[in-house]
Amino acid sequence: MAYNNIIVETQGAKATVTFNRPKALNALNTETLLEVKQAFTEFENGGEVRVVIFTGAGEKAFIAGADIGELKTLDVVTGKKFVETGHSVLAQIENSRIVSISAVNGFALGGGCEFMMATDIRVASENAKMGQPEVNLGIIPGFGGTQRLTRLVGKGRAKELTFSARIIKADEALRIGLVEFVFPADQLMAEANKLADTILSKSPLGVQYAKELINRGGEVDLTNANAFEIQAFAALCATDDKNEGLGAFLEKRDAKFSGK
Ligand code: CO8
Repeated sequence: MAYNNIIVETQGAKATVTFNRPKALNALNTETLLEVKQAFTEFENGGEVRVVIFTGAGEKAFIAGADIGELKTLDVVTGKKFVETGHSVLAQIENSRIVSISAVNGFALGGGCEFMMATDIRVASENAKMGQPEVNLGIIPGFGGTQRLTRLVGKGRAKELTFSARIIKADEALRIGLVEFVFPADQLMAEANKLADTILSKSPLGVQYAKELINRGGEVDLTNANAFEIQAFAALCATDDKNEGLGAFLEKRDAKFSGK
C-alpha cells in the first residue's frame, strides 16, 4: 500500500517505518497516525513481521511532535478525537506481540517523545533531543506522556520535565532511563538493526510472552504479576519453541525456533 507520510520497508521478519514529513520535521497529523495504524495492522495480520523499527526521515527529527497546525484547529470534540486516535495507535504498538524499536535520530518532542515511549526499546543518536514541551503551547501531553514518562523515569523527573518543558539531550535521556542506548548518528540504524536481528534470533514465543508480562505486570501488584508469570511459564512448556530451545542446548547446536 502507498502512503503519503511514512515509508514502509519489510525484510523477512523485520520492518522499518520511517516518518516522512520533512517539511514539518515529521510531525504527527491525523493522516500520519492513521497510516501508521494501517501499516502496523497489516504487519499484525500478515503474521511474518516480528520486529518493527521506527525512525524519522532526514537528519534533524524523529518526530517534532503532534502537528501544531492541526492542533490549532481543534475544538473540544475534534481534540478528543485527535488524542483518542493517538492513544489508539500507541496502545496498539505497545500491546502488540510485535516488538517495536524507536531509532531516535533527532528531535523527539511532545507526541514524538510519547511515540517513542510507547515502543518497547529506544536507541538514540548522539544528536537526539527529547522532551514534553506542551505547556509552552497551552496544552498538555496528550498521547500518554503524563503516564508513560512517569512510569519510565519516575514522578519527580516526569514532573520536572513536563512542568518546565525542558528539552534534554541524548546523554541525559540515557542517564534517566528514557532511552536504552546512544550511538553516533551514522551508526544508529545499523545498531537498531543489530538489536532487531538479535531479538529475531530468539524464541518468538518467549519474546512475546516476556513482553506481555513486563507490560502487564507493572500495572498490578507483585503477587498477581507473578501469578501471570507462572501461568505463562506453564503455557510455554507446551510449545515447540521450548522443546527446541532446551533440546538444542543439550545437543550443543543452535536452536531453530518455529514460534509454535
Ligand atoms: N508541527 C508542525 N510543524 C512543525 C512542528 C510541529 N510539531 N515542528 C516543526 N514544524 C515545522 C516548522 O513550523 C517549520 O516549518 P516552516 O519551514 O514551514 O516554517 C519546519 O518544521 C522546520 O522547523 P523550524 O524552522 O522551527 O526548525 P528549527 O530547527 O528552528 O527548530 C524545533 C526545531 C526546536 C523542533 C522547532 O521546530 C519546534 O520547537 N517545534 C515544535 C516542537 C513542539 O512544541 N512539539 C510539541 C507539539 S505539541 C504535541 O506534540 C502534543 C501531543 C499530544 C497532542 C494532543 C492534543 C490534542
